[in-house]
Amino acid sequence: MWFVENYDEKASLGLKVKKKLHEEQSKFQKIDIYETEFFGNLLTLDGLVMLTEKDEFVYHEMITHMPLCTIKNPERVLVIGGGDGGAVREILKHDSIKEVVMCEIDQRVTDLCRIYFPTTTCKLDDPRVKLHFEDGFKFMDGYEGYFDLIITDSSDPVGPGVALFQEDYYRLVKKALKPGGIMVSQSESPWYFEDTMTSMTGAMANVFKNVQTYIALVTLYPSGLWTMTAASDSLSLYDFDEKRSAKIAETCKYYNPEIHKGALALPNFVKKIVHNTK
Ligand code: SPD
Repeated sequence: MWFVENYDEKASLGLKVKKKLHEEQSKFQKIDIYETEFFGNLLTLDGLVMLTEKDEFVYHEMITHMPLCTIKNPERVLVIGGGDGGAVREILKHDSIKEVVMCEIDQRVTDLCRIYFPTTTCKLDDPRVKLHFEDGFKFMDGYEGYFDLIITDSSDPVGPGVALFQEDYYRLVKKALKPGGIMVSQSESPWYFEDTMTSMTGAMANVFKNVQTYIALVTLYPSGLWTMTAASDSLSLYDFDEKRSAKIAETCKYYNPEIHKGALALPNFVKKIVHNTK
């Protein structure tokens, strides 16, 4: 048996599956969990790969440590989405963290990940973590000047995720950030989501002074060439704390100071797609 994700009828990814572990239609999306032959357990939402046990570290290390090693003394972080807990696990590796708020729209994702993905949910009960299950867009409106970092760990811009790729959302993010804060969003693949990348980085550039797209090689996402985009009025990912980055790297399987620098180097065709300010 094979799990197959189709990329717009252009290409597809196949993963050999041992068995299906769970299947349900939640209030928001179709949730499927499989045991694969090679990648451990696999979570898909509306038929799209979100993570496997074997490769999730790449995405979660890169969406957290790039911005966290750039902030001087990160204390308060908001994760919008991220119901599998992988981003929260990585954030808590930083000693300065006092509070991590996670707002996931679909509680079923977290409940099921607690059963099938114990290595990503392992830090969700840490006393510094506050979990909310509601619409991230509305939730964030309640905050002003509070977070050092806001991470949008969303699914793709279909279904419940669409609003998280638009300018109104980035304006709310800016309001909820401290003046010297930074945001990061997963920003899709330049091979299959060129228009999304152009529109979302353009929308960020309308709201923030610095917009920086960077690359993470996520094997099981479309094309494997995945991007994340940071935006801030004052911080630049180039100005990161190399010492802290090296210390965090001791706990990582992908991220390290060389990767931090290299991830910011964009191929020419990607430079043409995004609104990078630096
Ligand atoms: N095409 C897949 C994009 C998914 C990005 N988010 C994944 C969530 C992992 N925490």
